[in-house]
Amino acid sequence: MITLSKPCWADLAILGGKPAFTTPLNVGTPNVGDRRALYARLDDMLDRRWLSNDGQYVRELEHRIQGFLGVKHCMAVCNATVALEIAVRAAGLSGEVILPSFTFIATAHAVEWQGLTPVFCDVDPTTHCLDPRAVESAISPRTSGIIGVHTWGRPCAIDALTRIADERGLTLLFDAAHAFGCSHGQTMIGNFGLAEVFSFHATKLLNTFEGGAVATNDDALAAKIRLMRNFGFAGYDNVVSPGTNGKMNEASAAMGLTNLESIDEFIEANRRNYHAYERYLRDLPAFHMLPYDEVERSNFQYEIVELNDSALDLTRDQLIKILHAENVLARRYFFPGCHRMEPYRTRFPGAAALLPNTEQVASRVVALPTGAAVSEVDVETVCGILRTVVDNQRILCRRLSGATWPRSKE
Ligand code: T4K
Repeated sequence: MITLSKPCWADLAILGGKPAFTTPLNVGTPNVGDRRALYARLDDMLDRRWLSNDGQYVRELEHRIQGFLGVKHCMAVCNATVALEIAVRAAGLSGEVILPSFTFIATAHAVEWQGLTPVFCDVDPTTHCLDPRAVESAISPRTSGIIGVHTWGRPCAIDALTRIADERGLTLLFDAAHAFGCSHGQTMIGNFGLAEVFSFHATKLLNTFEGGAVATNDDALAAKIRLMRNFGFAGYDNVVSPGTNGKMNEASAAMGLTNLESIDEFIEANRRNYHAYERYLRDLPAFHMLPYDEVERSNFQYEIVELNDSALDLTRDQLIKILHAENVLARRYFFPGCHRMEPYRTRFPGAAALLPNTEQVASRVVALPTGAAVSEVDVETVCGILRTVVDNQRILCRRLSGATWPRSKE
């Protein structure tokens, strides 16, 4: 049973009613662990006057993550974008790298930034992850690697991609920005391919304010990444490889250690919200919630609904505007797809025709707010708005056609 926050369509904020939320309900409100533990670590850090450069907290965070993932090496980095760039470089990729267009722009930019060519490949419309058959047909003599993305924290087709990479002699990396705390079977994400990259950005399950990490079981790669993340320095005054400044600072590591201590609570809050959304939206055919496979470990970090055109007269973007007017800042990740953003749009003008599933998924997806800062009552309120919209869509279409929609961020 759901208590409708907007029992009447005329109460909707887009039509002049009061917004359901007085402050914005964001997708990606940061999870924050025990503040006292954080402040104690920050005090200790300031007392010791060691703020960056492979400090005690960075080492401790890396060690804890290795244990959590059951992986040999974890290298903390300043953010996942730089971590991807370093991983691509350290893995020796060259020429073309196959990756999905349906991903955050950082996946493509990390490849392009290294002077390589991203080759955009279509996704499976049911999982939103790379379609292995499309990957096989995108391989050319210039292909050196594949980057699979565990979109929304759901493992991509790891086994099929591993087989393809092995058979074709390609390097396989994973962008696991969304997948910290998730598993494939009984094995934690972080153990697959040559290396996997996590994001610890403020909006992620585990945040270090800004941050990321590379996980690998390959000793040689780990050694290279450690060098490259610190300008290639192997001791004082001795630079042995090209490198960049990818170091994580101590305040970020302190935040990471503190949040890692609360990770079970964060996942539990996401799981509770996922089940609440599922319960409230189950009987609305206009929305299809992407399911999580609860046999595997999951972080339930993204609540993703796909709109069913045949049961909804409003467009996805109209729905987003209705939600934004209510202060529900739902997002249309990853619209419009990397292939429609620069420099790729200009460079590959025909890409859209090769990516029909990407085009379709990018036009239908809505990411809804979740996280430890979003309560079950908040979820009920959001779903109440969605129900009112669906129940009154004909009249809403009439009332809103020609109306000036409020400006949204996008
Ligand atoms: N690969 C993939 C597949 C990724 O999704 C990402 C990042 C990366 C690689 C690269 O990781 P990093 O280099 O960032 O570590 C957000 C995040 O900024 C980005 O990290 C994330 N993916 C992406 C999916 O979402 P935007 O452009 O939506 O960010 P923004 O600033 O709009 O933040 C989202 C919402 O979160 C805001 O509307 C408000 C809320 N928010 C945000 C911050 C920073 C807060 O409430 N508090 C905050 O402190 O990209």
